[in-house]
Amino acid sequence: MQTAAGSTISAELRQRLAEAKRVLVLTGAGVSAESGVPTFRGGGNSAVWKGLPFDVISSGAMLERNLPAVWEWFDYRRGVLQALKPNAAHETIARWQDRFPELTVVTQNVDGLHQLAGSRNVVELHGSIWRARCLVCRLVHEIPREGARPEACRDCGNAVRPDVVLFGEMLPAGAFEFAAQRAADCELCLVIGTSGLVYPAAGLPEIAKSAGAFVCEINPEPTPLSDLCDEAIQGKAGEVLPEL
Ligand code: BV8
Ligand code: ZN
Repeated sequence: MQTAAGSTISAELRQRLAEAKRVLVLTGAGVSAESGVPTFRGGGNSAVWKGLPFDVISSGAMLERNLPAVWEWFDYRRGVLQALKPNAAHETIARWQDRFPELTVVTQNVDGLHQLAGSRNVVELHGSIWRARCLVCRLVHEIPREGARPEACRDCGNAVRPDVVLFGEMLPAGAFEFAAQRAADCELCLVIGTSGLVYPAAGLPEIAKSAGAFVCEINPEPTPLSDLCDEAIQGKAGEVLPEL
């Protein structure tokens, strides 16, 4: 069946959507693109900040060397995000939590737009731009959307860092293991708006596939994950998801 946007949704996917009880959704920057959030690799070249590729400025090594520079990068991105709202893709995924008995939303995004759209229990594999963490006592501090971030830890006074997972750093304890268990257990896995280049997140669709799930990708462009998918819908998430 053709969607308004002209991409096709197979009868098999329709049937899987009708029958599935355990559904895993994995999202990347593409799900936030229609909200105005710049993607990292959209358009082929990777994002650059002050001449540094994002996986350099967003690395554990950079944090060790120059915490203020890392904060400047994340302060800039929080500034961009402040005015942005969830789009139809986030809103549709939020509604799905009442549609599927067991929906697991796993995101690589640190923008918090799934939660703003009403999604509960989102697994933030790479942390959140709206939190800071003490470098010493690891106390987590919420950063208000309108307000300023903490300059130092309110408990021990030591320096704080963005509570995101930087390149070369381990994911939050248990987060990937939980997502991997849900991937191995799901009947339907929807891979939405990710280039599938960053690991271990990009390994989740493979876990779902090898456990027998029907895997469907929604992305205007093919990715390294497209071949393992049972269905690859080439379209924008904000246009395709409301049609599913
Ligand atoms: C780790 C937070 C243990 C910070 C991020 C195995 C093989 C190779 C390398 C590795 C490996 N294992 C580990 C590594 C190293 C590394 C890695 O994967 N490197 C890559 C670059 C090769 N992984 C790590 O370092 C991870 N840690 O493994 O720890 C360890 C430690 C040391 C050594 C070994 C093991 C930590 C990775 C997490 C890093 N932090 N984010 C920040 O935000 O700044 S990653 C960040 O980049 C995002 O969170 C996301 O994961 C990734 C960007 O990817 P996408 O979200 O997919 O976005 P992208 O722009 O690339 O693509 C957008 C897509 O959307 C495109 O396909 C486009 O077509 C599509 N699109 C556009 N518009 C739309 C759309 N789709 C739908 N609708 C639209 N409208
Ligand atoms: Zn502290």
